[in-house]
Amino acid sequence: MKVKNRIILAMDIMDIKHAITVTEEVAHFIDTIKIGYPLALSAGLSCFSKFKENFDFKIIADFKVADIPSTNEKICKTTFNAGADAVIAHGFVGEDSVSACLNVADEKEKEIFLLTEMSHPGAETFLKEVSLEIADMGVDLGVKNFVAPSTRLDRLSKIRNIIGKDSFMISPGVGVQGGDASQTLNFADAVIVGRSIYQSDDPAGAVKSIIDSIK
Ligand code: OMP
Repeated sequence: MKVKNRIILAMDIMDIKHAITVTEEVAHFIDTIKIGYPLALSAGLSCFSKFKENFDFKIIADFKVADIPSTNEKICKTTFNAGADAVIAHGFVGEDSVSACLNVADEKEKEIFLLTEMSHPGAETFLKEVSLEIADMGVDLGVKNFVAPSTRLDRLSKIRNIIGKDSFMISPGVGVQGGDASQTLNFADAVIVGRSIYQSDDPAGAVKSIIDSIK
């Protein structure tokens, strides 16, 4: 997956009209958007097709899929059928659950992103213990896309070493959570940014200043 300007917009505004209006303001700069539970649960899965009608964007569905294999299979099928190009899946649930997502993605010629370590402080309690092993498991399973935190650059670097330079890694936590775009992009292929853009009085200006900071 290639991402324009190395910025993915995390669109967590919960009102679909407002979400589309704000996205229009930055549409010139981006070609990939991440939509998760806040918008999908408020507006329904049809929000994917609404975005596809309005923008020539790739959509990553951030459903952090984390269930038993047969349920993961159903979640991924429904998500891809609704128009998502990729889905984010948790790795801590193990090989069989991740494989179920991968199999559906392969069948439908879509992609999965494997979430390794999360960006928030609470991830240190449990997930950090196993995140490098999760990355390792992803590599063994043939996963090509990974999610890892911009808030812990030492961990981002370790995860990059495990997944290798040919894997694609996207990184949330830039801006409000404290991560820096430029430093993050020393390891990740693209940053995921939400509130710093969509809560700004000038979303286009916010995107431009990130682009300037990473040149
Ligand atoms: P902001 O903090 O507003 O920039 O948004 C970050 C986005 O990335 C939100 O949609 C989060 O749900 C998501 N995210 C994280 O913040 N941390 C993670 O570890 C993983 C994700 C994610 O999977 O996208």
